[in-house]
Amino acid sequence: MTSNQALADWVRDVAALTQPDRIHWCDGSQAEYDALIADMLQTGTLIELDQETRPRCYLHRSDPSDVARTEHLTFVCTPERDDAGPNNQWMDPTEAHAKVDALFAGAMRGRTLYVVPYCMGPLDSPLARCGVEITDSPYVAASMRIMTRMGRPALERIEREGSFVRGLHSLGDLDPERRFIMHFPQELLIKSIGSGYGGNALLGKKCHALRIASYQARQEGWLAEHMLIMGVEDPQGRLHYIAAAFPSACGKTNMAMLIPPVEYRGWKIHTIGDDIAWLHVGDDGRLWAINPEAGFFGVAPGTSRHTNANAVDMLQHDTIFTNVAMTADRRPWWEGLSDETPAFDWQGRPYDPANGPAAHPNSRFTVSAKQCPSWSPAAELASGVPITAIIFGGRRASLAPLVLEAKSWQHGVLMGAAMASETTAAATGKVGVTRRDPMAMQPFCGYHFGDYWAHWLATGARLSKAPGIYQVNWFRRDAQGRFLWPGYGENLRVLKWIIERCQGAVDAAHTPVGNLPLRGGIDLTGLDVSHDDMRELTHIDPQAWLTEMDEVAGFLHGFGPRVPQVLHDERERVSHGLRNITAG
Ligand code: OXD
Ligand code: MN
Repeated sequence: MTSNQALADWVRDVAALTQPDRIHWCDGSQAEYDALIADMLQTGTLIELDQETRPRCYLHRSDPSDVARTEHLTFVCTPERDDAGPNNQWMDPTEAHAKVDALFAGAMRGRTLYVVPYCMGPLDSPLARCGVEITDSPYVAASMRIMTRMGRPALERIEREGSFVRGLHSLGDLDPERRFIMHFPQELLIKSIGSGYGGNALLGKKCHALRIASYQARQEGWLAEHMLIMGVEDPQGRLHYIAAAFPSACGKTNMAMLIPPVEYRGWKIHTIGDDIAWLHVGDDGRLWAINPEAGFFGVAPGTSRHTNANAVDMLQHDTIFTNVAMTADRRPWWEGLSDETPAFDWQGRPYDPANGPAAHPNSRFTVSAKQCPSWSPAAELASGVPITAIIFGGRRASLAPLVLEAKSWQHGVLMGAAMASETTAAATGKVGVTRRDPMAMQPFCGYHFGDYWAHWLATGARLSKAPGIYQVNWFRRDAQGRFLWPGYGENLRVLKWIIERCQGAVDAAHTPVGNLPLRGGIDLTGLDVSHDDMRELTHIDPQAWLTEMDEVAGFLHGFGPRVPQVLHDERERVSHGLRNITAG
């Protein structure tokens, strides 16, 4: 089936262990996809949605215990515990292999083993990397065709290059007690069992493109980040690309395909990616980005014509929905989409509000990126796109202003390292708790955060034309809990300021925590945001920030001696500046 001996041997060994009834090598063809869908419709893994209004759209209902990433069951297995860092759960590789291999033994009996070759990034890009996922889930195989460049061309690249990341996945028995997502960065290997949920099972995404890739990126001198990539084109045709990191379910998908407000006629958004960016230092000293993915695995609830019309348009056909609700006439439905009342909830029960939301809060759509009206062919460029600005964002009700500019690359790295956000339904656990989520990579960095920050600093030192670094917060509230900023398309006003700053076109107010827009700096034409709200959004409370910086100091120290001294110094510089203000 392949001329790559290592791959052929691995498939043979896995089959001997897992005992599938059949082996299928995925070629990525339409006929193969259609057959996978037909098979899943027959077994009930997929439910057909109304084919008149939603051609080739299907609904998958997962096991109710398997609806989100399970961070407490996710491990980074390096020989030295310290290499995984306090930011990861660690297990000794020998122990981890023994533990999961026992669960994989015989796990595919009665099932088909799919060999899924895939490429993360444009097939002809030197920045792209390949992998092979072995899975016993047709839902995973079909989803990988949407989310990656999957099939024969990827296999051909693997055969040419020889190297690939190996990912072994089985649904197992879906028992959370026997669920593990194990990463072996030194072996470029992933073993995931007991879950069919995207973030745990589509191994090209979080497991390969973030955890394994971040490790590989450090060795090879690039960055693998939890970032969207978008181009912002102004009416003069000037195009700037932005990479923005936000924690899961904080609006990356909406921002990546933002629709300019009516006052911004002539502005255009170019969507490159909504979740992951691989960033390389170019020969020109600029930072270049590719989106390793080819599709979107987005959060459905809250997506509507008002919040993200591009997404609503792209979801009208050829989409797999997971754990959304359904109307009586078999259309997909979720909270926020419309005023309709669905007939069935995400578990297929007749809808009863007493059972909670109709769609699971982490219900998803899986769709090809090319279906997005704002998708840009630049996503296929082998070179990637040059980045003008990097944005770190979080969901914070208080403290963090609408936008803040870092004073230098080092300061930007501190900003990223100090990021905090309220937790969401994308991972199991309590929702709405503020936790530190450095660079939005807390669940995804495959090695010690101290080494990761050092790598960020080293990367900055190689950039002669480094992007500006910014922090944004679309989620600021007043004492009554009201959002101060309208968000969504209006966020373009903030992006405009960021781009103007990168071009040196506007001044800013300087504070120790970063530079803020001057009064009138953010264009509010046609927008109903009061002067008081705008003031609240664009000023900082030095006392509260001093407390924040004390917490950041404690947080950084928690990572021990691997944290670069530069970061401690930078934090001290900020605190010192704040103390001068509060004392004065
Ligand atoms: C995702 C996540 O699915 O971050 O993108 O959980
Ligand atoms: Mn994500």
